[in-house]
Amino acid sequence: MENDYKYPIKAVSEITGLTVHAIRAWEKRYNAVEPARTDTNRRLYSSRDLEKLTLLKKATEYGHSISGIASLSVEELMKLLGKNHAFDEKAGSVKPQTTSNGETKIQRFVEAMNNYDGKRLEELLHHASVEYSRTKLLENLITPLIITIGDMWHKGEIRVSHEHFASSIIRKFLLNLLETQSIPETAPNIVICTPKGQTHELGALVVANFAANEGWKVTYLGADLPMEDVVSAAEETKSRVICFSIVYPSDDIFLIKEFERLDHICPPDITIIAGGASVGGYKEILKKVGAIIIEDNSGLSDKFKLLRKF
Ligand code: B12
Repeated sequence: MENDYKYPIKAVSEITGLTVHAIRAWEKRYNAVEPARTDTNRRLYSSRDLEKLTLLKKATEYGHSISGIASLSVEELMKLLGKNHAFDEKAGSVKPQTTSNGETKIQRFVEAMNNYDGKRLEELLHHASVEYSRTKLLENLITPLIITIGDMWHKGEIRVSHEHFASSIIRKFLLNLLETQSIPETAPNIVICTPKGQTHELGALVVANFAANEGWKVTYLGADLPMEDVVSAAEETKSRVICFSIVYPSDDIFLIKEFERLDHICPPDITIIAGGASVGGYKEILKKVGAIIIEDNSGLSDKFKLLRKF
């Protein structure tokens, strides 16, 4: 079972949620896993590799650096991750303020969500927005919070009603945050959305806030948009840039067709940017469209700042 080398890199990426690029980088730079090779030199991974990569991903999400943990065994990684309950770990990685009775901010959100206490959730978000800068709020609280809630749903620890309840409050909060950024009239315009078939929306909304924070006038369109509508919105708002968030799935042939259409209908002076966990799956077509592909999500504020100079 342990040496059942049968998973090609694309399947490993699908299952673990890591990009193909990250898997290769973790292998080359840190010897995280040692895949076998087929006769044609393609990588094949074992179940144990899958397990290790999944644990490594989780540990990096909790704030451990890959260089420090890549050499650990599956058992050592499990021990590292198992020290506390899942959301204590996640909260630890973002170093939230610990209250006198030891509760963390994220735990408080989870408690409020479990009680369907919308007022409390809004209150907690409001307090955090006063306490942190916008960048820190997005990076250190909102993103780990969404991931915690989503993961709890994926693991069956909460009902879909809890997840939808909390996600809709976070969505409302992020939309409101976007509207309350003071943007000068002369700011460049950007359209942000997820393309057709991509329903994970919160990443796009977080990215929209990063962009607005760096002085972009954002037209946020939401999720699941056909290309004609995106281009029409960009033309009407005189946007220089269209920004797509691609989270799941990573192999939608209809989305490839959508991008092919974009190639025909998008005016050449509009720059396309694409990012998100599954952007790697569409590289070929995105390159054809001339898109800027952003795979590394660190320092998103700086990236949007830099983009203004283009
Ligand atoms: C929350 C969540 C959900 C929510 C979505 C709520 C919503 N309205 O968006 C719910 C619970 C509904 C959901 C449902 C599903 N999900 Co889900 N979900 C997640 C979860 C936990 C977090 C995603 C998220 O919002 N993260 C927070 C945001 C801020 O992060 P993000 O989207 O990655 O965006 C960041 C970066 O990627 C980047 N970024 C994003 N876009 C862009 C764009 C640009 C230009 C740039 C520069 C950067 C950038 O910036 C952001 C900030 O850092 C992930 C697991 C995870 N740990 O990430 C799974 C995950 C994405 N989901 C997954 C799956 C499979 C599903 C389902 C298909 C499950 C099912 N069996 O039904 C469904 C169906 C969705 C569908 N119809 O397509 C898989 C995808 C697997 C894969 N390899 O592709 C994941 C990875 C979980 C897993 N490990 O299996 N999900």
